[in-house]
Amino acid sequence: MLEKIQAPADLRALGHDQLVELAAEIRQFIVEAVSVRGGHLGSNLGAVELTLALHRVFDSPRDILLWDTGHQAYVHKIVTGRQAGFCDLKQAGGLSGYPSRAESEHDWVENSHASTILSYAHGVATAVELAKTDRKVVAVIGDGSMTGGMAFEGLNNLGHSGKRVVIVLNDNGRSYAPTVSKLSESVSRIRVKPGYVHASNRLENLLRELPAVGDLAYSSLQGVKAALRELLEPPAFFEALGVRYVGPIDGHDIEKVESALRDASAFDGPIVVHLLTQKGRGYAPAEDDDEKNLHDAPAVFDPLLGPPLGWSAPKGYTQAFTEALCEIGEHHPQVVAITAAMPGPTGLLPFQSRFPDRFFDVGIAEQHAVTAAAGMAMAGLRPVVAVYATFFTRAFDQATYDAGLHEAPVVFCLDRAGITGNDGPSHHGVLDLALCLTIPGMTVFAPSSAQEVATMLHTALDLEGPASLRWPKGDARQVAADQIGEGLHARKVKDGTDVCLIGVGKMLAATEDAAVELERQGVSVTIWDPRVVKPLDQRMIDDAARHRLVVTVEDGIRLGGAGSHIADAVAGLHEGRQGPPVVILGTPDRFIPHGEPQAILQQLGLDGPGISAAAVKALAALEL
Ligand SMILES: Cc1ncc(C[n+]2csc(CCOP(=O)(O)OP(=O)(O)O)c2C)c(N)n1
Repeated sequence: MLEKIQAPADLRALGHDQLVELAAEIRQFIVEAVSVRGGHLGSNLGAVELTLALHRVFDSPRDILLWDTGHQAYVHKIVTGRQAGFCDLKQAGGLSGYPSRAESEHDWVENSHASTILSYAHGVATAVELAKTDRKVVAVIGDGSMTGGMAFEGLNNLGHSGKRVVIVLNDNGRSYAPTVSKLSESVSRIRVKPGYVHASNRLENLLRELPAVGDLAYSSLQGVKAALRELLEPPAFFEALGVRYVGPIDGHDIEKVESALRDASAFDGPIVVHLLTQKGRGYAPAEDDDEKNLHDAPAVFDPLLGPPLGWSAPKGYTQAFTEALCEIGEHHPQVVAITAAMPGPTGLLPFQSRFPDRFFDVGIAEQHAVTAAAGMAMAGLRPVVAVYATFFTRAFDQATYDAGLHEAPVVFCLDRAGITGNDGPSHHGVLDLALCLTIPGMTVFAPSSAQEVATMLHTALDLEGPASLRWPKGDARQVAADQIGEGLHARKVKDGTDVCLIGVGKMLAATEDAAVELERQGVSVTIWDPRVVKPLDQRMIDDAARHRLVVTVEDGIRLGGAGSHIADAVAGLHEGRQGPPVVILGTPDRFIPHGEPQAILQQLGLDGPGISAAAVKALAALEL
């Protein structure tokens, strides 16, 4: 049946039994695709029925379907003519793991940072209203994404402005870990007691039948409504903001979902349709198994067995961080750890189980995480905020003015820095270095080995002000004790005379590859591992300045990044001398699509051959 579904209109011709059969086929299709290419398994399996219902009730692309985060849009892609692309899901040049405007006119938003969709919906609905068209605007948001501050801002403004938006709350009780929020807790009570749902339906019917005549009837109606609100907190929450609430509804019952969506589409204002769904639904290895369904599954697993146990355990730099933080935690009771809904991927789970009172998951709320950490630091704690480098950008203001301005000793541990790969433009961690460098007083570390993570974390926690450490996903280089630096010093890796290569963090390895090629061509090379990008070690700068050419290499944006900072120091004009030219290698001034990290780095000239070629070219230009 799936092959016959080439466009949303094909869904509208199906009867209920056929839809149920189609949902099962779609699940099998997703499991098979993800087992080969990797991807967000649980979230998509939980969104099958709601997506089918959405495409039957609304007429996309005329009506506008918007997906928060976008990791749950596989079914949407499948029914909008993109089945064939799933064989290349998340591969370079292949189907994106998120909505993509280049792929389809059914896709609008491709930023995969969470909690934005109600704001987009507000904007789109405003334009639709001004254009005086009757296009419907629908925003799908998960309970995890509802914990983000932007979602509350959007909801507040939607309620205030009365914009006509259908909000589908896809509530599976989980984010990357069980969702942390009071709203979610009250919903959980509803989940465990289905009686609540029936009671609410009965009460709603009763209310509808009450004759609304006279003051007495009106006030008793309000009384019953208040009782209903106490019974079900989510309605009270939404309705207090001016947003109508419908639900909760079984999000796997297509008929019920469809009927609720049809009613909601006729409502003239913002309305939440609250669907209870199950992450991993219909796939036994993933249902109710947090490890198997919460994360982005690995490529290559047996569809019958599901992803192997332990696949998501942190490795490389993340593992080094986990071990270092747990060890530090034993001796320093003031050290606390904060995550924004990602305890597993950032490596904090062992710290959480060892020191549950000193671990805080604040939900998908990076901004709050940072300011809360600043508050903790002001009051004597030593907070470590562990987030992905790409999500740190959201809290840049807080890191600058709440932590930075107050010289609060918060340590930011930025995982998945650099080119991360198959999650695409909004997941590459290429801005953090440039951003951190602009925060006055921030010390910026970039470890080049697993062993440096522990050393730097100790140093960072001894500082008086904020600090950041950033490391990439995956394997870390393991080094002997004599290759670990100390304090805020840079480390000289190799001494030469012609060209000085400075490799930031993981890129140190690529500069070493480049040095082999350059020396083969008769160029004598010095290599420095800066370790600390701010403040720079003057010894390294003075040494670099004696070469004919300096080449800096980083896996972050080259405009305003580590290289610019080093070049400024090497130029030395403020000290009254003129340093050698500096070639700055980093990521370009454009968004980088998804692909395999090493292949992307190679394309960008950020590997051994690319670096040596850039150095040779610059040397040739100097000789002219
Ligand atoms: C700002 C931001 N922080 C963290 C993430 C990482 N992340 C991706 S999906 C996800 C969980 C989302 O949960 P929910 O909205 O409930 O959707 P579900 O996967 O449960 O369907 C998280 C934390 C993100 N995308 N954006």
